[in-house]
Amino acid sequence: MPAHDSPLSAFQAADILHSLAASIVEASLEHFYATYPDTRQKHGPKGIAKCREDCLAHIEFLVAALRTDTLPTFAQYVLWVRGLLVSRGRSDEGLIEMLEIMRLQILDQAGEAVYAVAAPPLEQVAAALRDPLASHTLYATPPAHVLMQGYLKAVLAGHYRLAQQMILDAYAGGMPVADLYLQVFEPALYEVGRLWETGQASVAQEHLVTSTTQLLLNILYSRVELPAAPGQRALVACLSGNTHQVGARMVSDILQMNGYDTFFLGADTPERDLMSMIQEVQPQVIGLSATLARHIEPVQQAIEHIRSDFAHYHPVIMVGGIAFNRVEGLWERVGADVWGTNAGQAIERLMSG
Ligand code: B12
Repeated sequence: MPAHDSPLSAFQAADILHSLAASIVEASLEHFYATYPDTRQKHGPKGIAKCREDCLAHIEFLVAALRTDTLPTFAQYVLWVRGLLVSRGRSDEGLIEMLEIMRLQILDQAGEAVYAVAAPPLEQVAAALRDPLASHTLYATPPAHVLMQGYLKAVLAGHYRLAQQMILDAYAGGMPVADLYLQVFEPALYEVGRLWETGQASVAQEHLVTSTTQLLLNILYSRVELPAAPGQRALVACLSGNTHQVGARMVSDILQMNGYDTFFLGADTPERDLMSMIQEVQPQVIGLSATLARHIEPVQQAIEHIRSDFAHYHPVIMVGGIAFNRVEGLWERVGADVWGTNAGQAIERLMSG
């Protein structure tokens, strides 16, 4: 029964937890297997021993977090454990359930005074496990090409959570959003395009990678602290007949991250409506995208109209997309001012010129 009921320092509580670790773990295992008898069978002696080892590690990480007054390190540790499980294709339900049982056993075995000290990191863990965006800081951020391959593999295998976690971990590990866009998502989409072209991926798989990527663009973008836009406006669009909007979206997002207020019109924009919005917004920069050869003529016509319809307004017109990347000098022939093989290069040229 609990022997310690007067207020304790974190250090004292940690010492008590450390000394009771073995009995808390045994009671937790007993509780867990009594609740899930099939799992005892499934785990067998080897699995039970592994589970005991893991539970002891949970307690020791909790003790270390209390002793060093670094409570969030415990949540980081648990997220790391979850990452290991998920990346091996295993469910994290057992981990979540076991932590809840251990919380009850700490209260029961160590008493209220210890529990009062241990509760905050345990609550942080519960909150982190409920937050679909929580991720641990990776101890080793992989190089972009490795991340790209892992990301694509995870998406194609249907492991959305793993894919999301890889991206958020890389972001938390310091990889800039623009690098994730251009060095992970863009090559992953090119690769799934290549797989489709060579009969190794279905249309549905290409759609899966595209829609997952768009979801992650939204999640990442929502985490970026956008700089104030000092009155600079940029409008980016794909014209009628062009449904490839991810590249143009990246251009728009990166412009916004560089201090522009952006108007991203997305795919399939009729030229007439583009012109009305240009008239209304008078952006300093207009970006038009072309992916297929047949997207080039509408871009050229729109540029001609922008140049001829507005007498006192001279925006910088940027073009890009793989249709321009294939033919040298095509961007100049359609009358654009700036082009780049990717969003980063184009925006660098825009800002330096
Ligand atoms: C996803 C995808 C689709 C999706 C698009 C969904 C969406 N919401 O965007 C859907 C399913 C609609 C689609 C349809 C088609 N697609 Co498609 N598609 C792709 C795929 C796999 C990825 C495109 C992508 O998002 N790339 C990633 C982005 C980030 O790269 P990006 O577009 O190049 O953009 C970068 C730069 O080019 C630049 N950039 C882009 N726009 C702009 C604009 C400005 C202003 C600037 C400065 C820079 C810039 O910056 C971006 C970031 O760095 C590509 C493969 C590939 N290689 O791109 C095929 C691909 C482009 N499609 C192809 C084809 C054939 C088609 C279809 C004709 C298929 C069909 N039979 O229906 C249709 C045509 C649709 C249409 N009318 O436009 C072929 C084109 C081949 C060719 N010879 O031209 C490709 C190359 C696939 C392949 N390998 O065969 N597609």
